[in-house]
Amino acid sequence: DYFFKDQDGLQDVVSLVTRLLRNEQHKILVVDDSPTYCTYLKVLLQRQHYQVISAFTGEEAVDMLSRSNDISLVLLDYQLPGMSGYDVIRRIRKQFTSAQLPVIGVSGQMDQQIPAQILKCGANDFMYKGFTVEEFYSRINNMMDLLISVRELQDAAYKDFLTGLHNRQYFYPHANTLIKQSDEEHISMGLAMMDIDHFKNVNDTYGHNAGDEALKVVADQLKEHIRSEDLLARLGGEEFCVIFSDMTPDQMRQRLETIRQSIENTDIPLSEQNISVTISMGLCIRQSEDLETLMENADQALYQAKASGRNQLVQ
Ligand code: GH3
Ligand code: MG
Ligand code: MG
Ligand code: MG
Repeated sequence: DYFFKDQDGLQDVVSLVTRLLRNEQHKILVVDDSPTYCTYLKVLLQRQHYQVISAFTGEEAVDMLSRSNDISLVLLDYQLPGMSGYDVIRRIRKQFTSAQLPVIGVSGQMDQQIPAQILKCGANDFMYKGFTVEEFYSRINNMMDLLISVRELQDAAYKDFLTGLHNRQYFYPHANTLIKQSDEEHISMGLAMMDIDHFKNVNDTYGHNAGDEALKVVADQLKEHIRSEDLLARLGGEEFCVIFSDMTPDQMRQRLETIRQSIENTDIPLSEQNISVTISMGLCIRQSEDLETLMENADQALYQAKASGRNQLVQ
């Protein structure tokens, strides 16, 4: 009752609840050879609604990290039997950057050399075990705020703002990874370039906002008909690209034909009337080409689709 008479108090409650709900999404790995201390840290973290798992040795921690990809933060005791805290951090840094997986080192020994050594090995932060609960929560929460900001920035950097599809910055490195995988595991692969027909007319006739609406509708159709394991991106303007993996050429052609028809048959609602657009597509089935050649070949096929009257797939 006290809170709700006071706007600042209400704001405090809202931000606390928001933080606790956010914390529930994050798993923290506590590594300490003392079961008592492990339990103590676990209780503190659970009070802030974090999910907590624990390991009593460095080996166990490294093993857990190699098997799970849903750990947000590691709290690591520096003095461990067997593998040392330093070695654990070095191992973690081979697999994850400090932005991907923050590590906070903890030491029970008041030795002044330890913090610098732990930080130089790649820990993001450090605290002595004599910390107050307030210091502990502040360091954890600050680290989580930073981690989340970095993730949001990364998401934004790889996403096309208008359509929500991946952008070309995301596309190129991931396309090259798929090509490598396809070679190593002998997985079939095909790349299609897709381009909206006479899109300049849409902008010229109905305005730029209508053009943007059309781009969103086309992107939604692509999302709906392309599997999440395939790589789909807006490369720029009204040009999209998809890489299919582990499908036969027939399946790829069928999938693209379904997309072509669905776009042709989907209304783009404008304030005055509905319109529709069509897209042309060029497909290249990969033999052993590199990414650049694949894209050039698909572009050639797309050019032919345009020259042969548009609204069609050419391979
Ligand atoms: P074609 O059938 O040969 O592909 O003709 P086209 O008119 O689609 O091709 P052209 O490359 O001449 O025009 C592409 C147009 O796309 C020009 C540009 O103004 C428009 N465009 C590019 N990006 C955007 C965008 O983000 N929003 C809108 N509304 N228009 C865009
Ligand atoms: Mg210890
Ligand atoms: Mg076009
Ligand atoms: Mg174009």
